[in-house]
Amino acid sequence: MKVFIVIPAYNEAGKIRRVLLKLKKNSYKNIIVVDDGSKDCTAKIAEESGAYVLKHVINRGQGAALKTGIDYALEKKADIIVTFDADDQFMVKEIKDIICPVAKGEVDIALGSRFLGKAVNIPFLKKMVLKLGIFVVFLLYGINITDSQGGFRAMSRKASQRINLTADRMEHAAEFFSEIMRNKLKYREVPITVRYDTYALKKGQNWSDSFGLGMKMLFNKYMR
Ligand SMILES: Nc1nc2c(ncn2[C@@H]2O[C@H](COP(=O)(O)OP(=O)(O)O)[C@@H](O)[C@H]2O)c(=O)[nH]1
Ligand SMILES: [Mg+2]
Repeated sequence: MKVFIVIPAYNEAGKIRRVLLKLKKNSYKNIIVVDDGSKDCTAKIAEESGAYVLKHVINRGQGAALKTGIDYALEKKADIIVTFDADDQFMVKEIKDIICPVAKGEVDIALGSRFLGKAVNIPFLKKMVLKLGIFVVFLLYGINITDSQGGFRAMSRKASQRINLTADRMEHAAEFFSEIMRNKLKYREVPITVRYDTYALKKGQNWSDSFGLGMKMLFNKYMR
């Protein structure tokens, strides 16, 4: 089976080399980095590592980058597409666990859950807001999950073709759920580890970004 790893990346020069090296060591050959108008040398590092590097000229957001990467993987005849972060918060060794139910044909999409697995050093407020996100996703889509904003997933070719991402920025996380429901895709959560180090905490979404995202999702659904 042809597995493609899609990595959206924005200003990740500090970490992406390490992530790509780990992927190589674990024999993942088909890696697509979508550089989203980074101001640092993220794209150059990714090119040096031998990954396919797609570049947005301007910063369009994580959702748009994922769409670009997924479309390219489909064009390259991917059987399974894994979405993965560039900031070394996820474990490369857990990719095989997330692929497993999809490869066996048991589900169309496997969703990583840090709350079934481990969220190492997660700040209290971030944890609370993510837990609130679970409730928001249940309210909006009637889907019962334990982690609402993870970026670590594995999808079959069929699921990747059907999931239609239209939100350019972080709202795409919710779109995965609405698309799962709309297309009646089979899904399962898989325990994963997410590490919070100083780099991830400085660069990543803070609790207020995540809270704002939840409010925006509710607003979009009920007020428009
Ligand atoms: N392409 C692209 N990737 C982004 C953007 N913002 C964040 N990312 C990437 O998406 C992944 C997760 O983003 P991050 O900010 O760490 O989110 P968090 O881990 O949920 O706090 C990382 O690989 C980032 O480099 C963006 O605007 N465009
Ligand atoms: Mg992060």
